[in-house]
Amino acid sequence: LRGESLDRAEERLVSMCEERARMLQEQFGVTVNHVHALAILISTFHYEKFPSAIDQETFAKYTGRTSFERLLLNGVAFAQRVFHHEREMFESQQGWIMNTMKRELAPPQIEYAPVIFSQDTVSYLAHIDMMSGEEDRENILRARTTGKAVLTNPFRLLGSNHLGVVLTFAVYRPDLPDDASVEQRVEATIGYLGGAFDVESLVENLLSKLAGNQDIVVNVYDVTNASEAMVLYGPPSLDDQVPLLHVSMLDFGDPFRKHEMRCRYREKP
Ligand code: WA2
Repeated sequence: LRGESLDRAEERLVSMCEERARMLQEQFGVTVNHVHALAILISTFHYEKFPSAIDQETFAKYTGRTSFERLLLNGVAFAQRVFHHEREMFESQQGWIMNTMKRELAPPQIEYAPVIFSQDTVSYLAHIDMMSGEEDRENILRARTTGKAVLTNPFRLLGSNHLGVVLTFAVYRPDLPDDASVEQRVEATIGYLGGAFDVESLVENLLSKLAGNQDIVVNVYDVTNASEAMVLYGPPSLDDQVPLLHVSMLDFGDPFRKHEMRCRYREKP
C-alpha cells in the first residue's frame, strides 16, 4: 500500500467506497424518480385522452430526448396489460402478434404484458410479452400490488447479455385514489413502465471517471437473502480473505431488496 500506514490506507479505502456508494445511489434515485414521472405521463396522456396523445413515435422521441435523466438505464419501454379475451382484438388492432422473451409465439395465458412503446435503444423489446420472462413477471406482479418502484434479482439482460436489474412501475388508470387498497390497485392496472439498469456497462462507466479507480476493486451485491449474496457488479472475489475490506450500504429505493457495495485494494504485484 505504497508504504502508507494501515490506518491511513483504511481511511482512504473507506472514503473512496463511501463516495462511490453515494454516487451510485444518487444516480439510481434520479433515474427511478424520472421513470416514475414517465409512468404518470403515460397514465395521463395515453389513458386520460381519447384518442391517446401518445404513440410509438412520440414515445420514442420523448424518451430519447430525456434519456440524460436516466443515465444508468439502457432505455425504457411500456408494456400494456392485455387479458386473454382481448388478445385477438388487440393483435388485429396492433397489426402484430405478441411473442415471448424466447422469440416464440406467446402461448395462451390469463393475461399478458406486450411492449407497445419502446425507446429506440431497446427496440428489441417491441411486441414481447414481458410476463413471459420470470424476473420481469415477478416485477410486474409486485409493482402493481405495491404501487412503488420494484427491482429484480441481478440477471443477464436481453439484448446486451450484460448483468443488470430491471426497474418496473405499474401504470394505473388516472382515477386511482392515493390510498387505494391492493385489490383496487391490481384492478386499476393498465400497464407497466420500466427499463433495465445495465450495471455491467453503465456502472463501470460511472466509476471509471473517479480518482483512485485503479487502486481499488468495487463489487455491488444484492444481499436481500443474507446467506446467498448475488453479485450485481464487479469480479467474483473471496472477500473474507482480504485484509482491508469496506462495506458501504446502498439504498436503491425498493424496500424489498437490500444492496451493498464492498471495496478492497487491488492486489499489487
Ligand atoms: N428491459 C430491458 N432489458 C431487459 C428487460 C427489460 N424489461 N428484461 C430483460 N431484459 C417494460 O416492467 C416493464 C423492461 C420491463 C418493462
